[in-house]
Amino acid sequence: MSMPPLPAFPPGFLWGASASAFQTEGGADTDGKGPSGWDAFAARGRIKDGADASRGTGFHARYREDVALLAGLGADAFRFSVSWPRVVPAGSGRVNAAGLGFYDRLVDALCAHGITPAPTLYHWDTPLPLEEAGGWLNRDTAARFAEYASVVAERLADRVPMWITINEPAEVTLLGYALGEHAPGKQLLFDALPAAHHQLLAHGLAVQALRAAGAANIGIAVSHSPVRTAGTSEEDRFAAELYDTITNWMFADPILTGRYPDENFAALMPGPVADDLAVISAPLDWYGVNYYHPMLVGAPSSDALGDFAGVGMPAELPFGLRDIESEERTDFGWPVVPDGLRELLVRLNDRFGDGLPPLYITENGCSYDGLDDPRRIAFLDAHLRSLHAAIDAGVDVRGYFTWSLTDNIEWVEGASQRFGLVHVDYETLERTPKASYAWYRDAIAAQRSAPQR
Ligand code: IFM
Repeated sequence: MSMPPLPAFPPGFLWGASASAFQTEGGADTDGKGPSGWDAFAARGRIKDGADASRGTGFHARYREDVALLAGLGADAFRFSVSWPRVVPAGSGRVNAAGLGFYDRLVDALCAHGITPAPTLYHWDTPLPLEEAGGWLNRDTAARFAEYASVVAERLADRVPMWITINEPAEVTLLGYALGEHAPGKQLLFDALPAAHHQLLAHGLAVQALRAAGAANIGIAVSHSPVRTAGTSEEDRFAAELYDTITNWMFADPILTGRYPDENFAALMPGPVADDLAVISAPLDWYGVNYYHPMLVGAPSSDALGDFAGVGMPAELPFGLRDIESEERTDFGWPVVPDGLRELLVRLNDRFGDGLPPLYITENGCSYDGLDDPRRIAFLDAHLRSLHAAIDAGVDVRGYFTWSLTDNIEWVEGASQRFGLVHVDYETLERTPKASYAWYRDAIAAQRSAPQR
């Protein structure tokens, strides 16, 4: 598919791809990995078609193939996640040398190809014993996370120049603890808020632990969606603002300003909140944004979506999600709104001003079936143009990681949603680059030879 070349991005802009352990590794019992809350959730039949992630994409055995694919792409960086239960099987105590050794080899393989390893320490796979002890509802989990962060950094900080503490704490809180659609499957609605606070605390403690172990260049990957108001009533406005606060600012504000966006939220959080906020807001080297699409939100009403992308929306929520009008939708049914990325980045810049560290787009991508995937190419092209417009508007964005390098297990959707630049045959685990892989490779190469911005 031929498209006009992308405009030139700033010199040194980092081009990458992302993945996560649970979604790709498989190798469930190869090296002493412990079970995670997600393994237990899958065993309860909560993944589509009764699937599990015990094979994943076979990344644990085939990581060298994927590193070669990254090299072929010309990627500068690979964002993967370290599986906490592979490294510390019980979540605390004994460190699994074989598990840690896997990441050591992966990092070496990436470095050998000149690809920056960018590990995420937590991409949702809580060690099962910790999940059973309350998971993120339990303050102790934050302390255990910091210990695990030290273990990983002590081993890898000499070769890893970029670190991500936690991926999408909002999704873990909302989908896992409030709505019960993800592991651990709790339906606590607003009583899930401690899970948010404890992940934030875990992030802050991990930043301290990483730095103490010699790691530098630390960020976090937070999901953000511009929230649009459906309707014109006071109730609609209130509902949209509440949704915006919960999904966009309940995480970003504590991290970037040391305050919750609303005193009412702060009052609902457990523990010595003021002291915790001082830990949570330790200055970051950069801040990661995961963007997929905007949200349209109004007052709860009978025409609100009872279900959003497979996630059931209980009627007692104080807001209602509406369908965004969009000519194009991914196979997931998600609207395709590239300008939402520019809008969001400008909003972050306006809200936090000098308090906003440099940004990276830590995830952005789409699910489409097929090896010939012109709609993914159009998606990536349009989102990169939107990102470029944000940079032109003065937002300091230093890199872009597309989600994802290969197809992978899309949580409760199992193998049914394909986000990869590379197709995975789940029978044979054979990898086949899609048309979008060639497009992204050529786009990266063109940036390298483009006149400097
Ligand atoms: O696959 C997920 C990823 O694990 C977290 N961010 C959103 C992606 C697509 O749903």
